[in-house]
Amino acid sequence: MQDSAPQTTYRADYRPPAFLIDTVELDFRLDPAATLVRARLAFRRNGPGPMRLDGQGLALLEARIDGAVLPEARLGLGADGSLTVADAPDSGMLETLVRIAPEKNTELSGLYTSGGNFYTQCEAEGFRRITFFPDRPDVMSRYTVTITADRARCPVMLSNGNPDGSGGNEDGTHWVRWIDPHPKPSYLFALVAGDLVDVHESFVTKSGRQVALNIWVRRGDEDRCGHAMDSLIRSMRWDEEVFGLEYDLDVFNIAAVSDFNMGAMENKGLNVFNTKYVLAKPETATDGDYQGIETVIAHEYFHNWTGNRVTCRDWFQLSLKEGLTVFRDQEFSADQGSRAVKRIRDVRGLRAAQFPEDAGPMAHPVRPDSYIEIDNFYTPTVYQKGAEVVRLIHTRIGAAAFRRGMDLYIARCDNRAVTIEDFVAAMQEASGVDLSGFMGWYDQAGTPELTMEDRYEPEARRWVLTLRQAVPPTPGQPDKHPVAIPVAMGLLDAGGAELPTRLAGENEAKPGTRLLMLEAAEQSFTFEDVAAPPVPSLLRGFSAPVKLKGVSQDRLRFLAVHDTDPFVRWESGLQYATALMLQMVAARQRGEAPGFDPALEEAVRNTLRGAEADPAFAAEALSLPGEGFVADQMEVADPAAVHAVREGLRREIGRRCGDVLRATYDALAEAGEYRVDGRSIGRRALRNACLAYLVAAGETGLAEAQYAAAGNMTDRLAALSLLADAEGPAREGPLADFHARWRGDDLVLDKWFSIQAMSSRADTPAAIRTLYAHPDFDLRNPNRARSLIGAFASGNPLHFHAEDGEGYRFLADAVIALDPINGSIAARLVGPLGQWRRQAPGRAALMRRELERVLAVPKLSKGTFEKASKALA
Ligand code: 0A1
Ligand code: ZN
Repeated sequence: MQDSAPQTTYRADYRPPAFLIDTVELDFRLDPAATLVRARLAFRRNGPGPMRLDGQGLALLEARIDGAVLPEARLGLGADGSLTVADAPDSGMLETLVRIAPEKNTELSGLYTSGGNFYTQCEAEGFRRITFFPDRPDVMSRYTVTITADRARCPVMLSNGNPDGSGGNEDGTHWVRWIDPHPKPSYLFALVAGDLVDVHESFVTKSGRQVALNIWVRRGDEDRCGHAMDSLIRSMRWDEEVFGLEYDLDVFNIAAVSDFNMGAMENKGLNVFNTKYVLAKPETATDGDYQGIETVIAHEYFHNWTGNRVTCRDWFQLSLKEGLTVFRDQEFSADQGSRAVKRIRDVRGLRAAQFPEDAGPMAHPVRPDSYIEIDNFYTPTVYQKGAEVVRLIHTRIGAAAFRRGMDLYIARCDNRAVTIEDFVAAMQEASGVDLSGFMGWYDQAGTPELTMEDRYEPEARRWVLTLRQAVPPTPGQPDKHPVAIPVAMGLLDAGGAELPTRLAGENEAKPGTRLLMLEAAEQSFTFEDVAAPPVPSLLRGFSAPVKLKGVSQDRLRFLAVHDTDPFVRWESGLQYATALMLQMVAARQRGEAPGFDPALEEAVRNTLRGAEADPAFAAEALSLPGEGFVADQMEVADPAAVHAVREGLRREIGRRCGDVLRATYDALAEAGEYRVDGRSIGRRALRNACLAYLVAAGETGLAEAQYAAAGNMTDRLAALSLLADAEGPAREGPLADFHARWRGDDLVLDKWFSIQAMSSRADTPAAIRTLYAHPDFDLRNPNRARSLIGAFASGNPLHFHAEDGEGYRFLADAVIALDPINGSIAARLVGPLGQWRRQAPGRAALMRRELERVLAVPKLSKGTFEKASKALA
């Protein structure tokens, strides 16, 4: 247990900082065991209160104001590591000298070493682990950074902004200076130093600025940076074209590091990336990896305006930068390939991660009201739901008004730390549309449920649609009010043709999709001149992140074939299959045979017939709802039954449709050069979807052959993941081969761990323990920890929820071992134990027991404490 319960921070308690810092001069003498950091802060009073500087684990060697040494009596060192200076003048120069030990920093927050090089991570509160500072985003300063280090150890030394001189010293060290002309909050500070090589390009902005682009990697990785560089250049061009936003420094540096807590970080002019989101070549990276790189490169680049130039007043406003930037990277990716397939994948991701979060113990609004550890709020809700809320506004006011709103937002808020109200106000002013109904999306947790009912009046030739909404209660928010829900919709006739629509009160019918605004708890919409009962297609493009209820199975089957909107076609198939699987699970629980719906065979054949037109879409349409998604629809989840039903369905589809699946598989065999473009990716996805059904029906040999012959990681891994569920040599041979081939490549070896962690074989619980003890397993490396522990707990519901509780025990053991090393990753991994309320009583009790065991650990990190205690509350 904690010695004392950690403090909660409340949004309502926000006060402006007592002091601002206009300029910062930082002087680093890098040494892994003892780095010296000298800081000169030009401070100025801004409001009432003492001069309090955040700090954590810093050894203070010296402190002066305006040159005069501060006596100890004026320095208060807090238990949390902070420093209070008594009787500070209203302005002046504060100078401190501190010592830190980067090589001992296993949390990977602040300044740390990885592979002998130095890297920083400051968001959200890591800067205080480097020097004393008011470490909050509403203190924006201009930084000058000088770095000195051993020349042989650190030939490359980088920081934010533009380079401003370098030189040698007689003692074998050298120095460089960087100046960032743009004011920024401390969380955007970065330093990278070490033995790195760069892949470089140049870019000319639309107004003619020459920008040097560099990607810094470890020697030997230079041949894997092409896709990242290409994605960066496309992102820079896209932001100019779509939002008129141009890069604002002479250099843009990206450094890749293999020990990193998250995906990447948007530090001004010096992005630091997890190697996973930079390095790729066809032999080592899957199509999914390529797409991940494109997305994350774009995301971090787009932060330069949405996050860096315009930043957040406080961490409660995190979605101001994250929701908006995810929206921007989604739009970028949609413009690079198939918009419909991108939307389908994003919605899949939202439902897999955000919907469960919104229904669980950590449910929080897009703009939270309180936190214990801010690191715990880099969540699917803040990111993905936040992006959906920006999309709601975009849908409501249209692309042109949205662009005007962005222009206004940036013009007004440039170089300022602002709030979500500032963003919404700009959108409202630019569009002239009252957006107050959208604020509930920011401040209420929980996924709204939308129900539909309709009635046709033949004499009046009128069709009436009634929509109702309800936002479920969530922790701390028992009562909710209605929000503004844009419902994009259309009507089809019995033959599947799109009907023009005229709402009561309108003069003319409109063709195609139209937008209904549901703003109250219940609203009816009357459509005139409707000749016969129509089939409504609702929530086209997933126009709002809600759960739509009340669409009949008959209509779903019809829409899955006929709707003009590809999203609704996919969605209807998914919902149809989900309802079917739920019935099958119920039958199984009653001890009955689950049966098989011939409509599924029909759907698979139909999809494969039209697959050539858009193979990526066909691959999406072919994949059955995931086990987690189906279990999420049940009052009490039954992971084993869901798994059995899904596997049974896959086998049955594989058997019944073997002829067409095999024909498609053969027809899509790789011909010619390997390419990573949308169409080629789609063809591989479809081919591997066919392979999965064929293997489910017993054709293991096909996967063995594909594994052996594969010329790229996508096909090799698709085959291996199927073989990981097989018996005997079909499994052991390829797994051993994969390990032998790739044991020197961390990113590929992560895949080897994940595949085994997600296997449905009966011996997986034991295998997990063996893998945990494997010489290649390393708890200190976040990617490796996630590849085994995270993949198992989140990607293997069957075994994680094993009746004997062994899966839960494994997770708790791992979290307890990891917490003192890296509390932030431990806190992330503990999450799945929080879903106990949705499990049967026996398993729920076992999950609770493990949460209690975690909570009983002395000196638990704040983050893990927050997750585990809220899960039990
Ligand atoms: N702002 C980054 C995400 C990020 C957040 C926290 C980190 O360390 C604890 C690192 C990165 C992004 O949105 O990409
Ligand atoms: Zn971000």
